[in-house]
Amino acid sequence: MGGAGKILKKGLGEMGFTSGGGNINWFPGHMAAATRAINARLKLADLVIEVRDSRIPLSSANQDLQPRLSTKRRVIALNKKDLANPNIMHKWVDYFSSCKQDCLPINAHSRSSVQKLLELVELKLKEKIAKEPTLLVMVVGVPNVGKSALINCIHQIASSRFPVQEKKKRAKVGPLPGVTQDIAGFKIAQRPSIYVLDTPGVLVPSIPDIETGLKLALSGSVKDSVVGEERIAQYFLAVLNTRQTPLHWRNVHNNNTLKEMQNENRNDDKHDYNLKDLLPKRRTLPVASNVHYVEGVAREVQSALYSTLSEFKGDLEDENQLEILIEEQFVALQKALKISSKATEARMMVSKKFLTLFRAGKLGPFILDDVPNLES
Ligand SMILES: Nc1nc2c(ncn2[C@@H]2O[C@H](COP(=O)(O)OP(=O)(O)OP(=O)(O)O)[C@@H](O)[C@H]2O)c(=O)[nH]1
Ligand SMILES: [Mg+2]
Repeated sequence: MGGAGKILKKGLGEMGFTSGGGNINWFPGHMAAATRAINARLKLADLVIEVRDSRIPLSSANQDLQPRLSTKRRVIALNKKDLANPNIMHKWVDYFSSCKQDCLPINAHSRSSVQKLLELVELKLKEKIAKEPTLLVMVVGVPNVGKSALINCIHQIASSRFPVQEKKKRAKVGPLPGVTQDIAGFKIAQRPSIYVLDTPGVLVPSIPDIETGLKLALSGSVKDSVVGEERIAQYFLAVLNTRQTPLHWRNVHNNNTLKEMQNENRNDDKHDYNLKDLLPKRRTLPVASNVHYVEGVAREVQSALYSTLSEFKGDLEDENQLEILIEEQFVALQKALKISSKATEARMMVSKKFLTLFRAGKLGPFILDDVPNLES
């Protein structure tokens, strides 16, 4: 970590270069009404699954809902665990367990993972299941953390257990925040009847600090246009550099450089007369699949960030010097992402593509929040 400590104390979000763009309105109009509706239903809920993003286990908590949630039977589902660093995940599980809070890292797209969550829910509802004819489980959380995806998986598991009339009913899932606009119920068991409620993602009216907001934006809980893609990308670069993460991408960089050299050599060989040149050339296959293409681009990006950071002679603790590095990295990323320097929106395009790679997990797994030190 080296020099990252001081800057992180100040807060990367509060630094000059991430502050352009005026005031940020985190709270779209519909969220106030949705929050009221959620609060009203919470009174009736027998259990709450609070979905958070594994990459930001604390920043993705809606602080205004916490007082009520902490009085309910609650399970925190740390979703999108496939995008979170598994080496740190267990520390978060220990952290929540030391707070006496049930928590489970999950992947809403994985049936076995959601099955484990259901087992925990059933265990916590054991007494109620034996007594009550109808139970209500609510799924709440900030936007885009995967509440609806989780509901669909729960519903799918339930329909394989017992015939649900509304088998075809599915919650709408989408990559942008704000997909679910209304509360909707899904029946997942008979005798007792258990209903799971999907709810719209809600943020707090004022996010306590800009860095929490930037982490939410980076993870996709806030519309990009609210904060601005460039500002989010700058913030992410600041995080990567102060953590010195790109230095772990040395092998990627070396492999890339090796491939480039081999390509150059192959081109050089062409100057020699070769019998093979007379034979009809076997058509080189287009990129095998989109996946390979994206992975290739991700490697280029990692390599560009490795070389810019490893060649950087400045002081990462100095805000102005960090800014200079980030500017150099924007140029290197533009090249790596093959965006024409003439493009008028080049910086915006770089930011968008860079964020897409991060959000798809192509730059590796991350956890952006730091585990609180319980002793202090
Ligand atoms: N990688 C990964 N993606 C996931 C996971 N769960 C959900 N997603 C994706 O995350 C995006 C948001 O999922 P939704 O289920 O619509 O999220 P939501 O919390 O209901 O969002 P709102 O309705 O806007 O509040 C979609 O693109 C999902 O496919 C997961 O465990 N891993
Ligand atoms: Mg939803």
